[in-house]
Parts: sequence; structure tokens; C-alpha cells
Amino acid sequence: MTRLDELVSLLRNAPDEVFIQPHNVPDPDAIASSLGLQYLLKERGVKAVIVYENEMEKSNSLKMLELFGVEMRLASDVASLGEEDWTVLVDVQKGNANVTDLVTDEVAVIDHHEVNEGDSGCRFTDIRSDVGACSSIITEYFLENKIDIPRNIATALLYGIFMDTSDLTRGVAELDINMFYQLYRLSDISLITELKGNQISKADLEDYARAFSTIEVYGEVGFLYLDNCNDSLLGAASDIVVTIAGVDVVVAYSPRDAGIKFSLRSIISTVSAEKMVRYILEGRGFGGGHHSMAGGFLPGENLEDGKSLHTFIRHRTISYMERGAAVK
Ligand SMILES: [Mn+2]
Repeated sequence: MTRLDELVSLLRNAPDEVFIQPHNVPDPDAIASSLGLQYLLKERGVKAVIVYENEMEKSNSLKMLELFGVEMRLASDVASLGEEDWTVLVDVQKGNANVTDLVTDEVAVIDHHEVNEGDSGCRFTDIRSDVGACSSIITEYFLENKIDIPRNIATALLYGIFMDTSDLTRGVAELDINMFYQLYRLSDISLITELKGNQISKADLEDYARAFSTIEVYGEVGFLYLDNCNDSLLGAASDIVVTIAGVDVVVAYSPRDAGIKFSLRSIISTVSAEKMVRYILEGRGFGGGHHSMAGGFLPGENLEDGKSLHTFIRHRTISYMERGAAVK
């Protein structure tokens, strides 16, 4: 019995509708994984609707919907969403900061992020934290079950792997390489080129330009503050800052209505972005991710009045770096 068999036999008992929910503000890996899973379930006779929360922000995500014919609906637009419905979470786990807990029952999860502590209560779990892209896991479902991958889905999954592994240079596992190889033969590379040409909008570029003028570098750490930007831009900006010569670790942060959003990167083995974000936010907020990339959130009510946020973040970061050096 394959993992897909198990998932399908579970979902066949759904009392009402079945939904697939990726993390909020879905990125290419989340979109491709949702699309692939929806097709796999359909092949096995289970109809599933993809729902998500928060508007898509980046132009390449929007372009994917158009190029690959992805039908995703904002949860708020799905009137039939109810307690009797079952949801499969994709590219995210229950309880993460970046996923809205809908009224549906989350019965299954397929993800590649660090395992969330605490019982998710899911009846089907496939979480592989060492894998670089959720798209690789979904591709394996196709191969394991000898289901042909349609060209548009293969191309979307390939793009998901490209994006989440930063062109196979970040957090890559053997599965990512093997699935990449399988998908490459089936994909339409001209569409990947088209997506690469739609990665940012002009408005994004203006935000970047303003943000990049604030970069501060202390030793090997780059700090970036974006006063007005969307979530995906924060991560994309961190990816650019870490390419600066001499910068190996990036701490980027940006205010939101409810607090401060963080995006961290590390390209050195001695510093884990995930451990670092947990250290910075210890006792005040929450964070998680991988060795090379992590995110976090500091709720506004936990900010100390009168104390500079910028000083706090620099202080905690440098203290972590020094502590790490002492441990080494
Ligand atoms: Mn992902």
C-alpha cells in the first residue's frame, strides 16, 4: 500500500467535501504541490477543491495560476466550507503561524518543514523535513503509483523545486535531485523561462530599492528592515542580501499590523537560521524553518515600550553569533 493509497482510503470516508489547503500567501512550491495532489486524488476518484487564505502577492505565483490552469479559491469565497469537511494541509502543518485554521477538520498533512511540536491530530502524516521542496514529495507520489504526470503539472512541480531549493543550491535532498531529473524530461522549459521573467513586479522593485538602502552589515551578518512589504518579498529580499560578498547570515524583518515578521537565511554550516530565529524570539514570539532558511513572528504586545526594535534584534542576533562561536 503506497502513501497515496493510504491517503485516498482515508479521504473516501469524508462525510462531506474534501479540501486541499496550502499555507497562506501560497508560493510556487505550495501551488504546484496542491495542483499535483488535486490531480492524484482525482485520478483515484476523490474530488478536492484547493482553498487558501490571504491574497497571492508575487507575480510569479499569479502567473503560475494562469500558465498551468490552477483553480484555487480564497477560503472566504467558499460558502460551503463547514465542520463536516475534511482538509489535507500541503506545504504547511497545523499550528504554523502562516496557515489559517479553517472550520474544516484537518485530517492529513504533507509537508517538508520542521515537525511542529504538539499533536496535530492528523490521521495521515507525511512530513519529511530533510526534503527541499514539497513538490518533490508529490512527484514521488506520482512515480510510486505509476500515474503519468501531465506536462503542465510536471512543469509546475519542477518550478516548485527550482524555487524552494533556490535552483538546487539550498536544502537539497537526494529525493529533490531524483525528482528534478524525472520532471525535467516531462516539462515545458519555455514556461519556466516565462515564470523566471515574472518573478517580481515594478512595485516590488521599488520596495526592494528602499529596503536595500537600509542594509547594515556587522561582521558576517546582514540586517535588513523593510517598512512596507509583503511576506514573500521579505523572503526574496533576504535571498538577495545573503548573496552579498562577506554576508553569510541575514536577519530581515518587517512590521505588520499585529507585530513584526522575520525572515532569516544562513549559508554557513555553523549557524542554523532556524535555531537563530528561535533564540532571537525566545520568550517573546515564535519561529521555525530549516538550517538555511527560517521565519518568525514577534507579536506587537510583546514589544517593549520605548525600546528600539532595531537594537533588540541586533543585540539578540550578535549574542547568538557569539554564543555559537563560544560553543564551537
Ligand atoms: Mn515548500
